[in-house]
Amino acid sequence: MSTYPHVKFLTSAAEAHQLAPDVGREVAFAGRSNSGKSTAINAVTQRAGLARVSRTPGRTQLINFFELTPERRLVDLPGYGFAKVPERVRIHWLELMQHYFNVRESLVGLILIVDSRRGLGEQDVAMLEWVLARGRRAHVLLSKSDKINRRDSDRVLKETLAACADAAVSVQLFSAHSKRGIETARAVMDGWLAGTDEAGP
Ligand SMILES: Nc1nc2c(ncn2[C@@H]2O[C@H](COP(=O)(O)OP(=O)(O)O)[C@@H](O)[C@H]2O)c(=O)[nH]1
Ligand SMILES: [Mg+2]
Repeated sequence: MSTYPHVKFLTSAAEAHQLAPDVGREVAFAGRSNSGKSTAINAVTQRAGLARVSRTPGRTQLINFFELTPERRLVDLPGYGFAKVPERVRIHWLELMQHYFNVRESLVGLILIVDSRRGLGEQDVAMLEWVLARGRRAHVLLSKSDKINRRDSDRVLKETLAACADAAVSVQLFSAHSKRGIETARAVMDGWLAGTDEAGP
């Protein structure tokens, strides 16, 4: 059974004025297209079809809101880094993200999905900077860790920890396929949503 028995899709926003009401607490998930973001949301919520897993990444530029309870939400932010996206779509993405991070009072933390084979990229770092500048927390999931060996996973974890030397950022290895780190990720998210740490409003 899902840890969030009442989790359901709430709404999608293509434009700034379409965001869900800014009440309670929410945790946002961000990452490059194809980093495993939808798969991670499904794994953490134990809902196979909640966020769709895509074979044609980069098409959707929507912010998707999922409701856990009436005042607790998960937010699936549109992916980035997809080479074939037209310039106007890229600019729209940037404006929508900046708006979201600037106005969102209910945002308590960001879960950033980074493919463990790629490591942190420029846009990943920009996402981290946006949330940290707002005094929020961040947690990096080094995803698809089943695809790399022990030595490479040790190395990417060490490098990412070194690059994220900020007390508000934590990092872990994660694999939805091998189920590595799902409990840890869920505990971080639950802690933020419950308000048992110092982060958030
Ligand atoms: N091996 C492996 N593949 C994964 C894992 N998580 C996601 N994937 C695959 O990566 C691709 C992109 O996943 P998706 O969740 O749609 O990525 P998104 O674009 O970031 O939402 C899909 O083919 C997934 O099956 C994982 O933990 N291990
Ligand atoms: Mg996705």
